[in-house]
Amino acid sequence: MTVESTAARKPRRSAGGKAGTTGSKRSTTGTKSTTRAAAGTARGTEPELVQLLTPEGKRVRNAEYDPYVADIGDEELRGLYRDMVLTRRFDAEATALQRQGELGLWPSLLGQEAAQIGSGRATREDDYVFPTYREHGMAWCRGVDPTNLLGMFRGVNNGGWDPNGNNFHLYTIVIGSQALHATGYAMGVAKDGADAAVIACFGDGASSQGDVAEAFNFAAVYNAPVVFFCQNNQWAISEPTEKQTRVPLYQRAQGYGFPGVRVDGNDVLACLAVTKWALERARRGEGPTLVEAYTYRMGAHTTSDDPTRYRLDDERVAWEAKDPIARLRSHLESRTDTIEGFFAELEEESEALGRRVREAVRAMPDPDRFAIFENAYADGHALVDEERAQFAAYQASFADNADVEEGDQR
Ligand SMILES: Cc1ncc(C[n+]2csc(CCOP(=O)(O)OP(=O)(O)O)c2C)c(N)n1
Ligand SMILES: [Mg+2]
Repeated sequence: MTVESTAARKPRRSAGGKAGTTGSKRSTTGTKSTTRAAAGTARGTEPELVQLLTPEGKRVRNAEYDPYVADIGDEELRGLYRDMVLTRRFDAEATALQRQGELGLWPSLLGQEAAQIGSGRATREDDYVFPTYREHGMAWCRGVDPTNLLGMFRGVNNGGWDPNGNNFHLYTIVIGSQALHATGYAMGVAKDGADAAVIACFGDGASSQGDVAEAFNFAAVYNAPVVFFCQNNQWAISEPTEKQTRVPLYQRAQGYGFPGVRVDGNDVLACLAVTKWALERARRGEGPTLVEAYTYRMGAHTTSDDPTRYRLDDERVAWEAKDPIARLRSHLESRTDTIEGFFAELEEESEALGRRVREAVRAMPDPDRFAIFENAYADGHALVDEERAQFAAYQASFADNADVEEGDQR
């Protein structure tokens, strides 16, 4: 028996619901997969993953996870498809805007739409998500306007949205740090006696960070209602996952005493089901879960990166055959033959979104040059004052900055 099932038997909070059943069921799967770990992570010998839609769009039955998507009918499937298409369209527009000099940098989510829309749509309004810098699909699900994601990448603000407005924290670039923020927040949720849950997003590369290890341990020991949602997109910039771990990532959870599961990250339905299961465990007081969404970063790490320098095109081509959007489209087409109008309308909606994003970015006002100094300390600081004065002198040295005088203390 693994420690995770012990935690499942002793819910620290009682928020209703039947504790333990799914948790202990998972622990059995977890134990079984230890054997699979011995096979290592060499490609081609990967362990099984939870899949509800094959790459060809065929629905696969799964007794354990089907109940979590029992409410997903034709309309909801179309909704998930729309979310993925619009997110991809927004992402493509942002990449184009960067190429045209309107943004300084853009981290594309191309290929990871299912992982993000599935997990994002599994959340409830009172749940809280702690993203990395690539969670554009999650942001979409949380109701953050996509244009707000772009201010930081244009260099005109330090974030762009109120985290508490949508329970979606600001993008976090310090790799893995948000796993600790999420765990601390989740511990607070538990202390409040609320039945909300928290998602900590991170990548395969982040799994090597001390912060993530510490978060796993704190979450386990304090039974925090947090879902560690790892998008294993196979790469951390130019480092492959083989350089991060000797065991499949989801199996790390066992060592900390909570369940881990690998889901097909290109299958939106499976990501929705598995994340819902994990969130419900958290709500019932059964503690953390590690979900490894096995997916692929189809584009560059960011617009500053050139993946042709370190990976073969064959790999991308192989993953293109598992494209999350094409997979759901095939499935939708197999369910009904009267859906062409839906695709055509969505195409128009996508183009309109692209135009809206482009116009909004171009209209973003430049920030006040001195505002950055105001946000460092609540009550000011002598060092910041000195730096502000230096910056003012520097600005005043430009001929077209006649409005800024040396010693300007704005
Ligand atoms: C603490 C820290 N170290 C290094 C970096 C530089 N860095 C930015 S992204 C990245 C790779 C992250 O890879 P992964 O966690 O797999 O996420 P992905 O970018 O693939 O979504 C690194 C090392 C950083 N931002 N923060
Ligand atoms: Mg990665």
